[in-house]
Amino acid sequence: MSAVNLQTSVAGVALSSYLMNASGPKCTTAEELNIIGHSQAAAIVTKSCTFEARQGNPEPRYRDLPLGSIQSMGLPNLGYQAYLDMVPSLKAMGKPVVISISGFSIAENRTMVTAFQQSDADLLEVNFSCPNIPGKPQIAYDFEQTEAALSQLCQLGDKPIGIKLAPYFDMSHFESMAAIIKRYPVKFITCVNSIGNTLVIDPETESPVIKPKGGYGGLCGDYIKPIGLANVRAFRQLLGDDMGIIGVGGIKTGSDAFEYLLAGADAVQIATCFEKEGPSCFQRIEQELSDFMAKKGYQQLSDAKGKLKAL
Ligand code: RRO
Repeated sequence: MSAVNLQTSVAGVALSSYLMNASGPKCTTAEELNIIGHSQAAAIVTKSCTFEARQGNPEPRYRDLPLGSIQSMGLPNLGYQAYLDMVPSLKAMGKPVVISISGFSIAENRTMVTAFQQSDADLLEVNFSCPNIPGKPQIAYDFEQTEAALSQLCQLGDKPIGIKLAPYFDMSHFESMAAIIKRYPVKFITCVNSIGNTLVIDPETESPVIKPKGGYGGLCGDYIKPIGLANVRAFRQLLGDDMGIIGVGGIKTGSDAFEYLLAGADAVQIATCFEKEGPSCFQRIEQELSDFMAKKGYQQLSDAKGKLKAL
């Protein structure tokens, strides 16, 4: 379909194109994952799983916004065993399977990572950055916790382990996190998660637009693209070419994806646009990226990857 070769890889796992879904919308049930499997997405990424199944936070917990969304889903998922049982049927759809793991303690993450290490899943993305669990700060903003977790989770098998990072906003935080990542065999990072604990107020009702945590929730979509781009760029510069980097945040067109390519992403994930548009977004954005690159005379992703020009 593509004039431009959009094949890529993350942590040694080959991907047929640059786009996959993000752990987040419409990837919780077997039916939803089946739809992703039959779409043009290059991989199937599961909703973050916990040790036990969860209903998630009280509703309303998601609101479309003009330029994205705010949500506080609260990790609704079927529990890790259900995803473990699903791995063979997901693999049977012929594309890599990325399992997102989000335990509430290092011990839970150890158990789940160990279990998926023994499965046929391709990549394990450990979520250090869920902003929406009352009383549970994001691990990714606690450098000691991050290091303690990595020291245990990277030694549980040969499958590539990656981490889903929170957005950072200060150069010193990029540097601190990169220094920790370099000390462990982390094979890829996914950046960024939603911007946590933002507040959208409806002046008519004089209330927040979502209920959990008094209205504080994760901001997604167009609003966060510059933040996602900055995080990908900073980590690419700090971690070098060998680190797998998956970009997320505000990708809804081929040119958005191309911007992440210039920043240095090996692949990108689509969350809000998939939520709003459904699975046809993968084929549309792939085609747009291909057309955009073809017009510029590029033939493959490596022609532009990380090649952001200085002014
Ligand atoms: O389920 C959620 O509320 C959620 C998760 Br696990 C996450 O990692 N990021 C997010 O914005 N929402």
